Amino acid sequence: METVHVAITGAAGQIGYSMLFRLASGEVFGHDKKVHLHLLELPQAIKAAEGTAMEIDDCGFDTLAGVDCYDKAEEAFKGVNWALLVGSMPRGPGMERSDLIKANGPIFVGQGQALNKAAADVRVVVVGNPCNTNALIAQHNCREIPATQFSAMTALDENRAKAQLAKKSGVGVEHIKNMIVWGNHSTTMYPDYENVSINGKAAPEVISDHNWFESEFIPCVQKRGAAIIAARGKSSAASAASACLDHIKRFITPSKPGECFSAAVPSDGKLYDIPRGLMFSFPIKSLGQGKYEIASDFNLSANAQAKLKKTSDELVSEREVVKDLLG
Ligand code: NAX
Repeated sequence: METVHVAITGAAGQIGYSMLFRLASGEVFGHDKKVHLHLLELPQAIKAAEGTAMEIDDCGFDTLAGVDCYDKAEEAFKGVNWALLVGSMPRGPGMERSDLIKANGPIFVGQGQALNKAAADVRVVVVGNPCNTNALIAQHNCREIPATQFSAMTALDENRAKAQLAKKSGVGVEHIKNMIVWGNHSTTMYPDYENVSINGKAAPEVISDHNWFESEFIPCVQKRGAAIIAARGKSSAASAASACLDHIKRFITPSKPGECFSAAVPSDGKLYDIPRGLMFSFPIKSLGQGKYEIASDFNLSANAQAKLKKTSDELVSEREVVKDLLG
């Protein structure tokens, strides 16, 4: 039976704990494959990762090939098929976004270099924030692996947006299609309500209160992470883990005709006026097995184009902050 090797960084953190058991269970890669988990943690958290590994063993999943813990990236990434880069430093009190970018950037330099040496054909998914720019750093430090094999996660933003639309229109989430969140995983992201469909109709045809999209829907999705922290006292964990698994499933399963999902991937500079090289969240059509195309046929109103420009400008300025780390 084929074995899929998956590395998870920050494995002892809250997202790691919510994700590992589901990865081991066969839910993501199927019951006809085994999963070997490579857990990477900082030396001070390795004991906690080992405890989690013991629990994974104790579940008796018949799809689990093994679980190993590492505190060195190059060892953890050896021969992996997927690398889920979750571990990074949380934003501390009084820290600006640019401080966080500078603090976390070096982690992704080291992990990019380690992937370059250790993994030949890997799909890299960055969850640790600021995820778009961290993915850019990792990709620039990993030149042996095609840039298109790097992505950053905006699936949680898409899922949050779908949940809001489903509630507002009184339909199940499965009837919401093409809910694209464009740009940066930050408060400048643009949840595109003009191209999303509800039960096969454009969302503004179904939800007559058009003011709601701008005044409630967009701010709710953009600030959902902060609202979770305010309510729970901790940042999103199970929903982020679930979204990361959705991200992988969406990339390994060919998209149905006419359907797209959101993920940040490198811009080729040709579509939607987004500067080349930025890790920008676009509408993605999966071709299966991690391969994809960016959908080129989305219509963007002047309002939408202005919103894309804002989030793209933010990513350009983040790239400027980390320019010394781009290899
Ligand atoms: P936790 O603080 O619970 O866990 C992070 C773990 O990473 C810790 O166990 C820490 O020891 C480990 N770590 C730190 N540096 C490391 C390194 N260099 N190598 C290996 N492990 C390292 O955070 P958690 O709640 O799990 O969140 C992880 C990251 O996800 C954060 O950056 C967070 O901001 C980000 N998020 C991203 C989301 C997205 O949609 N893209 C949403 C959820 C979440 O906010």
